Amino acid sequence: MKIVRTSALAALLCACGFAGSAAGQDHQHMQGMDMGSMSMAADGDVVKVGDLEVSGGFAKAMLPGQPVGGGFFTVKNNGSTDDRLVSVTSSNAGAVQLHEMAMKDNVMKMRELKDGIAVPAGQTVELSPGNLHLMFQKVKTPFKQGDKIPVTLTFEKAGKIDLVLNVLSAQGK
Ligand SMILES: [Cu+2]
Repeated sequence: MKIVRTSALAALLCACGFAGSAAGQDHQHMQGMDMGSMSMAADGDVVKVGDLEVSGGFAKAMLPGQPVGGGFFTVKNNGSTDDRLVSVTSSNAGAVQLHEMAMKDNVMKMRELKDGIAVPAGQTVELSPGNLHLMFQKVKTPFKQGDKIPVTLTFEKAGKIDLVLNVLSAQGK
């Protein structure tokens, strides 16, 4: 999905609502996203593999019937080699996509990042509400506050990292 397809994306945004749970692939989590404030992630465990350090993992609670959920964490690359998050899996979801959200013409839009998320050498990349995020698809049991969601992150160079996301409220706090 290219970013130029603004009309289709805008329609998607308009169509999203917690009541419309029939469409399994709708991005209904968006209404739960608090775009205005950058909420702090809970203090999750810090997991290291190779030069990478992953911390602050959390997910948002989902309302009943909401088919997709959002997940967030911070990756720090302490090395001198660029790396890339290429895929994510979770036993709690049929699929996990990497998404990006950005404000375009005063409308928040999102798209899947099929090439993954770059984690350049010496830099820190934050997945946070309203920005980069994990999108859990085909979630069997909606995440509820206090749950722990295991995920496996696969990086191009560093390999796999197992992480646990603490489920916070639907507002991500
Ligand atoms: Cu998304």
